[in-house]
Amino acid sequence: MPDTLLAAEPAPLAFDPARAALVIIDMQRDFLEPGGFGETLGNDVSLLQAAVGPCQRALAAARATGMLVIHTREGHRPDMADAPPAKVERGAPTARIGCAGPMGRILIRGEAGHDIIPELYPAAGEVVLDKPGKGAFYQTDLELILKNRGIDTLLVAGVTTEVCVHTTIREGNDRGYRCVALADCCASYFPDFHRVGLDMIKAQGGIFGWVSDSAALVAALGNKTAARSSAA
Ligand code: TIU
Repeated sequence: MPDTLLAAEPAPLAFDPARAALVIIDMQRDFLEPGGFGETLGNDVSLLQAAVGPCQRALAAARATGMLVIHTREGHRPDMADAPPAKVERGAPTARIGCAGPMGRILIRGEAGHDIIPELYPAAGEVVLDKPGKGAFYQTDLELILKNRGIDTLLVAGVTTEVCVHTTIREGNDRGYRCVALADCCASYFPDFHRVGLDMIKAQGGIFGWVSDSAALVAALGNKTAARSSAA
C-alpha cells in the first residue's frame, strides 16, 4: 500500500518505497568532467556540478531504506556496432563518439570517461544499466528489472534534465510508471532548459509526471529509515 507521501508538484504523491526505484541517469565523467563528451559538444560542464550533492543525499536516503537503486550510463560498445551513424556524425570530426580524449575514447564502455563519477559510485548490488540512447528504456532490460521487483514509481535524478532525464521520464510514463523528477538532483548545460524542462513535466496537472526534490525525498523516507533501524 502506498503509505509514504512525497511533497511534489503539481500535487503530493503517495507511494510505497518498496515499489519505488531511484534511477540516477548518466552521472558519468564524460558529462560532468572536462575532456569528456559534454565538453566536446561545446558545453560548460561545471554547470552539472549542482546536481552532485543533492544526488548524494537522495542516494543515501534510498540506500538507508533499502530502495532499489539503478545507475544508468550512456555509451557504446568498443566496436560501435550499436552507435547509430546519425548520432556519431554530429560534432567536430576529431571529437566525436569513439574518438580518443583525455579520459579515453569518448562515450565508449570500459573507458575512464564512461564511468560514473566517484562521488556517486554504485555500491555492490546496485543495478548499473548501460544504454545506447538517451532514454533508459530503449534497447535495455530496464523494464524487465522493474517488473521483477514490482516497481511502480520511478524517482529520477541525473543529467541532463531536458535530454536523458526527460526522455526516460517520457518513456516511463508511457509504460505506466509514476515518474518523479527530483529537481535539484538534475542539471543541464542550459539553466533555462532545466527550469522549463521541469515545468513541462508538471504542467497540465502533471502531464507526464511529478516534480519533487532531494529534501522532500529525504523527509518522506526519514520515517522509514527510523522505522527500519528501530525495528532492527
Ligand atoms: N548533451 C546532453 O545534454 N545530454 C546527453 O547527450 N546525454 C544525457 O543527457 N545523458
